[in-house]
Amino acid sequence: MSSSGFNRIMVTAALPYANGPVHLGHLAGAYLPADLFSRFQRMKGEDVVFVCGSDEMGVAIMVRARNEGINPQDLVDRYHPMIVDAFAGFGMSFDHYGRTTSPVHAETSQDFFRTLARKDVFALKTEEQLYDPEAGIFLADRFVIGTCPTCGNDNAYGDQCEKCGSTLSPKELINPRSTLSDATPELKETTHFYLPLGDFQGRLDQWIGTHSEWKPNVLGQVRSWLNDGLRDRAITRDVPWGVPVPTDVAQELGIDATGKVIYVWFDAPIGYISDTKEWAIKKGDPEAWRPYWQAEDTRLVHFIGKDNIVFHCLMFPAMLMAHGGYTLPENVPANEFLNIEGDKLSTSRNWAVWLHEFLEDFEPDLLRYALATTLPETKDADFNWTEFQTRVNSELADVLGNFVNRTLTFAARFADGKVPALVNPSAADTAALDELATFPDRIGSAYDAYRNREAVFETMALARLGNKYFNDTEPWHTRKSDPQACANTIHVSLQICAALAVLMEPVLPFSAAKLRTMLNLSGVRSSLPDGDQGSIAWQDAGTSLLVDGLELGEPGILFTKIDDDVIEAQKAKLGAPEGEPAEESAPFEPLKELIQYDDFAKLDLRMGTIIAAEELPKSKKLVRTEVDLGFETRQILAGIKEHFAPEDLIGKRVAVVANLAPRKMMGLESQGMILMAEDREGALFLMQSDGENGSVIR
Ligand code: B3M
Ligand code: ZN
Repeated sequence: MSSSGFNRIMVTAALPYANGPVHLGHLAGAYLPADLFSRFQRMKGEDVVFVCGSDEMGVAIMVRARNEGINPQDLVDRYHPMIVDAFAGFGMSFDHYGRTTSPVHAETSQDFFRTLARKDVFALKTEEQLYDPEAGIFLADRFVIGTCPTCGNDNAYGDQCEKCGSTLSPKELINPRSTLSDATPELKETTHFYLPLGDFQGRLDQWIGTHSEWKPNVLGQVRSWLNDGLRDRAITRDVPWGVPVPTDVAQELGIDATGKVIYVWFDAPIGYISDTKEWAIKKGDPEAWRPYWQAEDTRLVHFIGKDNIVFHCLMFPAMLMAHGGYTLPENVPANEFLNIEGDKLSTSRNWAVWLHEFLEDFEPDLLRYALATTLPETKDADFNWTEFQTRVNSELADVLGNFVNRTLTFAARFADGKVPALVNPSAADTAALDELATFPDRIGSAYDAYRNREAVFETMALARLGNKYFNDTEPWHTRKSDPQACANTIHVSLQICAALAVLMEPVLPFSAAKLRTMLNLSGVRSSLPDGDQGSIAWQDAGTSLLVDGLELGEPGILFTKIDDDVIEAQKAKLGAPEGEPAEESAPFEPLKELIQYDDFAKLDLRMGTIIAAEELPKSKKLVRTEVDLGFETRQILAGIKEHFAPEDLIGKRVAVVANLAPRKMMGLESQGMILMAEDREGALFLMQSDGENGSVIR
């Protein structure tokens, strides 16, 4: 039993819809975090199974196939292999990557459905639904458009209005029309299976209550769903694409299931189980999937993006509870969204960076590193190409690459290309080795707690330690004045390189392998499934891994710098029309979930006047302001440098969040927040008013 009380780890990453290629938003949401976690845990010696697969069912697939004039199977047959290749190129270390059109998945999800039906978990409801008499099918979800009852948008979908964000059901649309035939739908009676989530409210509430350690963004969403009260959810559809509802159990209940399929959000999470079964079959032990899903000492972790929270934290757990015999997730570390160059990612406007295109131009490690440093772990984050260039040039090349290079060059020139012995170490030598010993824990505890940005920051801190130590001990001087001191520097620096060659593996697996070759370091436990079981595990990286006299390999360049023109070319690709027509104007941001008055009343909003404003020279975004609130003056930092000149801000009346906990940014305390209106193109406007300074806004 490991210290955490778990004996194995089951890792899942959200199943991407096979209706398009993978982009950076996907990677930042679920895939990179899941891969970092899995690779780290394997190196620590944990028993890990990491699965994923293509989500190939559902109306999203059907709609895309119709737009392209092909059938859904051909669509998923096109995108599934593309996704597989792109993930492989990025270094995703899945134990198995499946697809939900597989026979194992059909059987697994139907068995699951059958079990719940026989346990009398489902409710059945007969209702009139929209039906397309020309196409001969019921118009679920995106098969119907019409006028939004909330905002009047003429092109609202049957499940959602993208203009105002309201959740809709097809029957709520005014003047509905079929997207299949343009026919006016008729009402026709049909019967569906419902999962009565309300029946599970108590158990879900109690279970979520035991997980106060989950990320606040996840708990916030979950609690708000629970507060609203969980409602029945239809889990079958009358559409021609999906896992068929098992006819035997439907018959037992007196229902004609012809043409009915299981709703995609019911079958997709079961896909994780199907994928694990396929993994077990592949390794010749078909029952091996069971402990990973059914034993209580399994640590089950779902990596997802924030739009999938309700399904993984409430619906799927309710399904697992209803079935019985399954373990519940230990954590669901969902990430927020990744913007691109300050704007919402939009595939229809081609405002996205596609993984397969990225990999044509750059090494995967560069993206793994740059993304890992900007993961939207607690709030939406931004990927921009200039920052990508800085990460590569100033961190990977100048810090990590440079340290490795100078160490290996010195060893080649002044130590005969071998590891020199450490003799009479100085205080600096010992201090460096002592600090080195702390890194496996510093980096590892962050990975284990899903704090990937911190883990990667700490990884780079080890390279920084190396550079600082190298500079401080000045081997270019001691080489002549004190050759043993120079040899000691080379020895200690090489040990730091060796530790890096282990500890940078989760985030920079390709470069770590290169570095191990340069160091001639073998026996390191692999971070890949079924890889080398090597005797050197994560924790050992705190010790001196290279033996005296070891013959080193050839020094080489780990990272090459990226020129400005390369970055400009990448920026130019953004938003360029590619196949699909660009949208005329950006959509309005969807409305957030409802809050209660009490939630609103917690905000203390006040009027104020900006009396001073200056740019912070070291920051790209921040402006430092002083705001007079009548009863006191506050220092407030605002990320508005690109939008306002400081001199234009002085004297402006603004609305301020006055009870926001102070935050440090760039070493300065920000004591509140200035409210702004942001339009669809991302332009910012102040919220002015005549109320005196200190007036309460309510
Ligand atoms: N395919 C939705 C999405 O990509 C969905 C995830 C399924 S995870 C079981 O957002
Ligand atoms: Zn609307």
